[in-house]
Amino acid sequence: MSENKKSILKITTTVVIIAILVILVIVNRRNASVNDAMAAAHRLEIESAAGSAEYAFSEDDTYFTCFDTQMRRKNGDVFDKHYSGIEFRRILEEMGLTADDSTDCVFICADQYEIRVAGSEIREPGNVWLVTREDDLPLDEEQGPFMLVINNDEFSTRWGRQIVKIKIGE
Ligand SMILES: Nc1nc2c(c(=O)[nH]1)N[C@H]1C(S)=C(S)[C@@H](COP(=O)(O)O)O[C@H]1N2
Ligand SMILES: [Mo]
Repeated sequence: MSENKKSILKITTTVVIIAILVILVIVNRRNASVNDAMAAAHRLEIESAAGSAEYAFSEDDTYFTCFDTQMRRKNGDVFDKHYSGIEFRRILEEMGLTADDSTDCVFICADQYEIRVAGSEIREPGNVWLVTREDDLPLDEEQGPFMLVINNDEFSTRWGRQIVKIKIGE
C-alpha cells in the first residue's frame, strides 16, 4: 500500500471512531433517565403491585410542612436540621396505597443508591419524609429536588439524596 493510501486509511479510521463516539454520547444523553427529568419537574414514579403511577409533589399540599430534626453521623457529629416536606405515609394515602408490616418500600436515587424502608417505619408518625426544602430554601442540586429523611434512624446513612423513584412492596 502506498504511503498516501495509508494516511487516507488512518484519517478515515479516525473520523469513523470519532463519529461513533459522538453517536454514543448523543444516545446516552437521550436515555439519561426519564425519572431524573420527572423529578426535576417535581414528579415521582411510584411502582407498586397496582402498576406504575406518577405522583405530582406539590408544596401547596395541606400535608407539606416544616420540621426540625438531627442528622447524626457515625463519627458522632450531630447537626440540627430544619426541613420542609411531606410525610411519605401521606403520599401513600393520597395515592390510595398502603404500607403494612409486610411491605418494604425501596427509594431509588439518581445515582442508583437504594434505601429500603419497612412499612412499620413508614407508618410511624413524623418518621419518613420526602423533603424539598432546607431552611425554607429549595434543596441544592446535590441533594434535591427530593431527599428522603428518616427521623428515627439512629444514624443518617439511609437519608437519600436525589430520590427519583419509589418501589412499593419490594
Ligand atoms: N443518593 C445517595 N444518597 C446517599 C448516599 C449515596 O451514595 N447516594 N450515601 C448514603 C450514606 S452511606 C451516607 S453515610 C450519607 C452521607 O451523607 P453526607 O454525604 O451528607 O455525609 O448519605 C446517604 N445517602
Ligand atoms: Mo455511609
